[in-house]
Amino acid sequence: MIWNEEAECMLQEDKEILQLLRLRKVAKHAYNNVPYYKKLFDNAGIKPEDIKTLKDIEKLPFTTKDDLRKVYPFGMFAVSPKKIVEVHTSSGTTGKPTVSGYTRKDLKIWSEAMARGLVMFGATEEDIIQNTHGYGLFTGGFGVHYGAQKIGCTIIPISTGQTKRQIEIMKDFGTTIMIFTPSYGLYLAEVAEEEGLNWEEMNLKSIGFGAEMWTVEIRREIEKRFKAPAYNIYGLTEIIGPGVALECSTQDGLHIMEDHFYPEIIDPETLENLPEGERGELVLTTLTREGMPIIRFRTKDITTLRRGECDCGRTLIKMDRITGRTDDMLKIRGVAVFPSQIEKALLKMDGLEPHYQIIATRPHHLDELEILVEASSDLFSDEIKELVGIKKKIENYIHNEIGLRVNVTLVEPKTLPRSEGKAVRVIDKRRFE
Ligand code: DLL
Repeated sequence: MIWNEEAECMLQEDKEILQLLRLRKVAKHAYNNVPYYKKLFDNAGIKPEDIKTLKDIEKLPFTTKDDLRKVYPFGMFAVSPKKIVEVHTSSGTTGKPTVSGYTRKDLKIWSEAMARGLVMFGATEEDIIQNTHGYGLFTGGFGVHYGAQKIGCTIIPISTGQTKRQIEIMKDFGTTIMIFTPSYGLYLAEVAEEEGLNWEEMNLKSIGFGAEMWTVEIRREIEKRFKAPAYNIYGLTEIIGPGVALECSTQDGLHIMEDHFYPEIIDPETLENLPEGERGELVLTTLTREGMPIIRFRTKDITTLRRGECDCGRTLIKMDRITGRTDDMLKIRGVAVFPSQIEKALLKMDGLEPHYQIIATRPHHLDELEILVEASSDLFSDEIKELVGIKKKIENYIHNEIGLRVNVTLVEPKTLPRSEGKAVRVIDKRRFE
């Protein structure tokens, strides 16, 4: 089934006409109502009226997370505050998160995008959806919720955690669709098996998973354990949340809701647009957002775009699974972490050398962060008891900074590898290629 055949199966020529109309409108809206955009456009020497073709989008300035932080919290809003009915923020827990504001119309678009996506992997009003994404500032919980309600599914807003309860509910309520992040899904499966859950008795028909990178092996493992096909959900707070792109029954790439979100691929070094099929950084423009229009947002996510009619009948352009990022952002248990945040926490402590390494691993399917830090020789000669105290103190500083518990190991001076070029601060052993 297709939720909105008119939009999802549109002829390419018609879609381009619609996209151009909407692009011109959104550029004008941003220019006239967001002083920050007016400045960006003026600096680039471009006016919204200069957009005559879709290709002219390349003349518009980019937007980055830093731009959004500069105008924190509401400086990107293009409507009066009374029209904003909901806000969410990016998953980083401290520092300046990026804020996303929605009008009633934006919430409708979000619900529509997510409804289309959930239908791609089989959701109907008969389904019972167990949504393990957090309900709160994170967009995962509410995004899935709105889409499922639009279809008329029964949604179980259980949110994250309470893993044993999740399993009980799955069984008792007869959940037919599970929504989780891949790492939480694997953890859930492990606990379910420990609890002796009999998968054959379960009603599960499909799984929607996303919000972090995964490998083909991870998908295979999830499908094997849950005995149901798993479909990719992609999105980001700045653009809307989940619902930017989702996978259909072919499991061959994600359809971007390109009547609402216009995609481009750029070379992250030269910032030039790349032809279709080439790997590069995904850039997204919101074509219909009212509360917070975003022009050419650099997602830092690496993928490729592919056009052509899909076996499912949709003509919406497809993007491949994300296999990397152009920056050093890590997603740990769903939370965005930048090495600079760890560094900031370390700098609060006396007696530490500015040499550290961040190691991400995934034992038992849950992300762990270990931080190796060089202690000064003075510190290192102290007693073990004191070193343990220092380790705990650093762990607390880091917890305050990123909102996650990490394991800190103090190492002797001059034992971490030195590099001549860019320091290799992060070792991600989870491997997503
Ligand atoms: O993670 C939105 C979301 C919620 C997507 C629930 C899917 C399901 P943020 O917290 O702002 O928003 O993080 C956005 O997460 O730029 C990617 O780097 C990464 N990401 C999101 N979905 C995927 C995915 C939500 N399917 C950032 N595969 C993005 C790989 C993903 N990475």
